[in-house]
Amino acid sequence: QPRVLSGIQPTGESMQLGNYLGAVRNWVAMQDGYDAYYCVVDLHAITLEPPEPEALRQRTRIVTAQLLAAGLDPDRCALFVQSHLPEHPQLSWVLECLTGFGEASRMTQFKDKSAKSGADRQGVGLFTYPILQAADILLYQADQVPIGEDQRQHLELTRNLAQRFNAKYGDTFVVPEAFIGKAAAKILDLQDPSAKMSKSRAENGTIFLSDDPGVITKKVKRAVTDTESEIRFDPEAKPGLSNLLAIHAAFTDTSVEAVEKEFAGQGYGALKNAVAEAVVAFAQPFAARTRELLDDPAELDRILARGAERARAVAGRTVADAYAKVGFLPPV
Ligand code: AQP
Repeated sequence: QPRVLSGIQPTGESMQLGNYLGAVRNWVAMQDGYDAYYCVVDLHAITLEPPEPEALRQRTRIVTAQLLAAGLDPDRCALFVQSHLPEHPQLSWVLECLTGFGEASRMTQFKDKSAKSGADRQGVGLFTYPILQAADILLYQADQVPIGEDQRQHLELTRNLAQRFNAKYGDTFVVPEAFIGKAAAKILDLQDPSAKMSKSRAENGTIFLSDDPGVITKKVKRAVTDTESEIRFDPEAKPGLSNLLAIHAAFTDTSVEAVEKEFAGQGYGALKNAVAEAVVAFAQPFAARTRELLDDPAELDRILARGAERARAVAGRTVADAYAKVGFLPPV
């Protein structure tokens, strides 16, 4: 079976709609037909403002519960926490030494995330994060990596690093492919459709899957659209409206063309009502299931321990192989 790996950061109080539609929904689907590894990447969650330690622990449990509520099944995938495996930073170091400074400087996410306070004020971890992400993927010899459009550049770096290592030291890593769904690969911020929806923006433009139905409805109704009244899928000219069509299509399992037809001739209000309803219909049972899972943290910890054990079996082999190829003296 081909192997799949992906990760999500335990940043914010909950996953947002874009995380689910752009990535996690595909993770759930790929449990069938793939040897699946999914990781809560907590090492990445301290690259911006590090959260309070207790908050980070709690967020890690929340994301884990949400992944299970979304449909991950610990019997059909390895679900684990990145910091439980020292293999991640171990491989990351070797890859850092193969990455050019200029190459790392070209990562647009670093530029975006450091834009506010300036690159000089950022921790080095934010700069090297894509290299740790490359290690996350290459450790598991993943064939496919289901991600949103925003991660495409990081995946390209991962591929380059795998090829560079293989060329220098001999075949070691599988060179992974990005798996990016079509319709919902980039869910936009409802208030600023020039930006992607993001946990860390945390304003009215982001729908958290933990939001109450009333809050979800309000956020959708206030979504920025345009001054026309024609329902038409046109991401260039009508990004806000096209985003709503994409969200509706994703939740009702239809195409944007079908949604466009269904709402043709109706006002934006009717579409917004339908989108709000579709999101709430998903989010309400999802939130209830998440709460149930969070009521039993010991069980969540057991699931993560099992996942880490499965992950370690693969990651340990990869690090041992890579370290031997680099020429580190093996421990006896
Ligand atoms: N708006 C989005 N549309 C589609 N996919 C998205 N993803 C994130 N935002 C969107 C995908 O979700 C997966 C997990 O993302 P992450 O939590 O690891 O990091 P991120 O991409 O930085 O997500 P956020 O929500 O924007 O978090 P913060 O604000 O903390 O940086 C990834 O596969 C990503 O592509």
